[in-house]
Amino acid sequence: MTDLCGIELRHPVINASGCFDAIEALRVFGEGLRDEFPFAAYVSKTITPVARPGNPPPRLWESAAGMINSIGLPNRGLDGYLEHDLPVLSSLPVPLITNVMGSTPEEFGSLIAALDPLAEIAALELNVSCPNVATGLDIGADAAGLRALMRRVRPLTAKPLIVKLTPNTADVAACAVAAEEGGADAVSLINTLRARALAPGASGGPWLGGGNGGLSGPAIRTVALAQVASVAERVAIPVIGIGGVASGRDARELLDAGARVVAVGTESFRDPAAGARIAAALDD
Ligand code: RRO
Repeated sequence: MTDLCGIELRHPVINASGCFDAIEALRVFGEGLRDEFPFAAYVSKTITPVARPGNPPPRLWESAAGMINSIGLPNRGLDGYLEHDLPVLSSLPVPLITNVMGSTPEEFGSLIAALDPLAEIAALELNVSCPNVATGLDIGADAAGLRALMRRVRPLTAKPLIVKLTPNTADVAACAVAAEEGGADAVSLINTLRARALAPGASGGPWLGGGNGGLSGPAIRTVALAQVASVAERVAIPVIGIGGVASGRDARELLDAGARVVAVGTESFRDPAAGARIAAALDD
C-alpha cells in the first residue's frame, strides 16, 4: 500500500491528468476494465469553471521520442463535469482525484468550493501549469503567485490539495516550497515542457493550431528526474513524479529520486494497460 496524503493506493502508479480517458476506455474495453483498472487512483482531465472548446486543430505533433500537444483544455465546465463525468468517474474502483484550473485565484476558489462537499472526490489537483493557455501558467511559474493562490483556496476545503507544478520556470523547487508553505498536501511534476513544432513546407509557421504546445514522452524523462529530485530535497510533502515513464525501471528511478507516487502520461496512448504493466514491473 502507498499512502498519498491519507489516500490509500494499492500501488504507486496513477495516471497523469488528461492522458487516460476512463469514460472512453470503459466504452471501448467494456466493463471488464473495472476489474483490471491500470491505475491505483484516477486523475481527471482538467476542468474549468465554464465549458471550453479547446484549441483549433492540429492539436498533436509527434516529435523525436515524444509528442507535442496543444489541446487547450476542452472540457464541459464544472456543471458538465458534475452531470456527465462525475457519475462515471466516481464508479471506478479507485480513488478519484479531480484536476481543476482557473485563470485567477477566485476562479480556482469557485471550483474548489463547489467540489468540496462531494464525498466521491478523494483529492483535488490544481493545474497551475498548462502550457496551452495564456492564463494558469503565470500563477504556477512564480512562488509569489502560488502563495496568493494557496491563501485563497486552502481555507475552502479539507480535502487533500495537490499542486501540479510547471517545469517552465527558473526555480521549480522554490515553487514547490511556496505551495507547501501555502498548505499544499502534495505536489506533482512535471507538466509538459513548452515547445514548438513547425509546419512542413515553406511557411515556417507553427504546425499546431494553438501555436506553441507542450512536449511530453520519453524526451522529457531526464528533465523530470532532475526536477523531481530537486523538489523532493526541499519539501516534506509527497511528490508525484511525472514525465516520460514507460517502464518499471523509469518509474523506479523517479521513486528513487524521491517521488512517493509516479504518474504515467504519454505511454498510456501507446499502451492503455501501461499503468498495470509498470506497477507489476515495480514488484519484480
Ligand atoms: O489541455 C491541454 O492542452 C494541456 C493541459 Br490542460 C496541460 O496541463 N498540459 C498539457 O500539456 N496540455
